[in-house]
Amino acid sequence: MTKAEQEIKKFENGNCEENRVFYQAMEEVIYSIAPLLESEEKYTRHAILERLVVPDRIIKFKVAWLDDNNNIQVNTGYRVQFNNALGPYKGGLRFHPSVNEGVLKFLGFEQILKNSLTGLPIGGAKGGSDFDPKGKSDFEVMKFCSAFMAELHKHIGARIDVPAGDIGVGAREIGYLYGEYKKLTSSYEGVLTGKPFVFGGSLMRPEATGYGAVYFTETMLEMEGKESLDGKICTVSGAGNVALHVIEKLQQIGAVPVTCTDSKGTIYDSRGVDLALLKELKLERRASLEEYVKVHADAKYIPINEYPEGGHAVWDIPCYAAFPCATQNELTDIDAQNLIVNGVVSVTEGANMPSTPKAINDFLSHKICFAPAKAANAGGVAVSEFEMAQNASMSKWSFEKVDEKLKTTMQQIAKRVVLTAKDYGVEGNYVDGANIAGFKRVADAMIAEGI
Ligand code: NDP
Ligand code: 2IT
Repeated sequence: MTKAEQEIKKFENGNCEENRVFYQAMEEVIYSIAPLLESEEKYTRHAILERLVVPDRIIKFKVAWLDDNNNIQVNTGYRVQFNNALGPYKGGLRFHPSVNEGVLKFLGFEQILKNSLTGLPIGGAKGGSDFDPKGKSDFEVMKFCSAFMAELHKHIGARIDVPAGDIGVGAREIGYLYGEYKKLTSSYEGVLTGKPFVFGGSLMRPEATGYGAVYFTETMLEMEGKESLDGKICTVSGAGNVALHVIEKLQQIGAVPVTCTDSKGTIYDSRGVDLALLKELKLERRASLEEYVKVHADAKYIPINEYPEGGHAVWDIPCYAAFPCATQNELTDIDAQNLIVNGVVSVTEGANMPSTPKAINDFLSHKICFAPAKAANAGGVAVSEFEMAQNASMSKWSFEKVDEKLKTTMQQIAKRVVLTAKDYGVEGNYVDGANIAGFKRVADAMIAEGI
């Protein structure tokens, strides 16, 4: 049995369906860091892995709220405070019907290593609820957010735990959550990031994850000696915060993003997607992508159920660079094969763990430049930390300053990942490089801080 298999065996008792994605994330990390555990005995002696894969605490609570028809609705809220060896717990909140403890454990675990990779003083956490903001009025969202914060405020604070957005949680939700926190605590502090600019948000936080993913890709392509993105066809999935800003930055640098997706289907617009229309549809009207073809009749809309099971239409479109930016496991081995056959050069994960393990293996074995989520999408949380710094010093940074710092952070992460992979004999493998580099920093802090 290899070292990695021995380690994985220790945790197999808890591998139930709800924990499936958490185990997927954990197994990948264990396989990556096995050589490190072999070469540096201190990590085993200090039981770092055993301690790292168990959250410090999971807070689970009832969220009862009144809908617009005066009916009482009940949802479940969570905050998984995973690890604060490097700084206050930090990570987003997800509001989506698929949310459960296992999903949030996977996201919280990934967040520890991602936040570690940024080099910034932030620990790892995640939270959210099975509440679905879709189809709810603004008042209903506000009432839900108030009820959610009525419990959450007891567990967070600017130096304790600082939540932000994720799927289903954008500026509107963060605004309502912040308003309630302020009311309950009489404290005007940087307890949430991703706030609207007028009351403490950082410039560029909305753009940060998407722009950062493109900066990471540019650096990766340059380091790998590949052609830049200028003039290249790119495919993007998702149509939310991350996807829209990947598309925006790609257009700014002269690339041609031709797709986007939502939970119902895919848009393929071969001349390049109309970003202004997308923003109107998704940010203002919260409408389905189907509406896109009402304006652009020559674009194609492919409903999700019209593509053969196991694959996704968006990854069957030839491209130079692919950017999965919707959700976990949205890019399967069938999709990976389609991308490879069509000549893809790079794949950058804007979403958290969008590629299945088999898809990742296919990319790596075909020498595709593959940028894993915890490195490539770290720009969002990095700018969240910049927001915390601005709030703590009661100052405001310019767009240019934040953009420059974001770019530098993404370049530093890319370099750290590449050098680490080289040091551990897996040159060009950004997955192992990111896992080892992220693990080492947090593990060394845990050892220094004692049990
Ligand atoms: P948004 O809620 O803004 O957008 C999510 C998008 O993905 C929507 O287009 C949504 O479709 C689609 N989507 C969500 N769930 C599913 C699903 N189960 N199947 C198919 N499509 C789905 O979220 P974000 O853009 O913020 O987040 C996207 C990804 O990026 C997530 O993995 C998130 O964890 C990750 N991420 C986000 C960061 C951030 O700063 N926001 C930072 C780092 C990572 P529809 O419109 O139909 O709901
Ligand atoms: O997955 C992520 O990194 C986020 N959703 C952003 C977290 C944050 O605290 O900004």
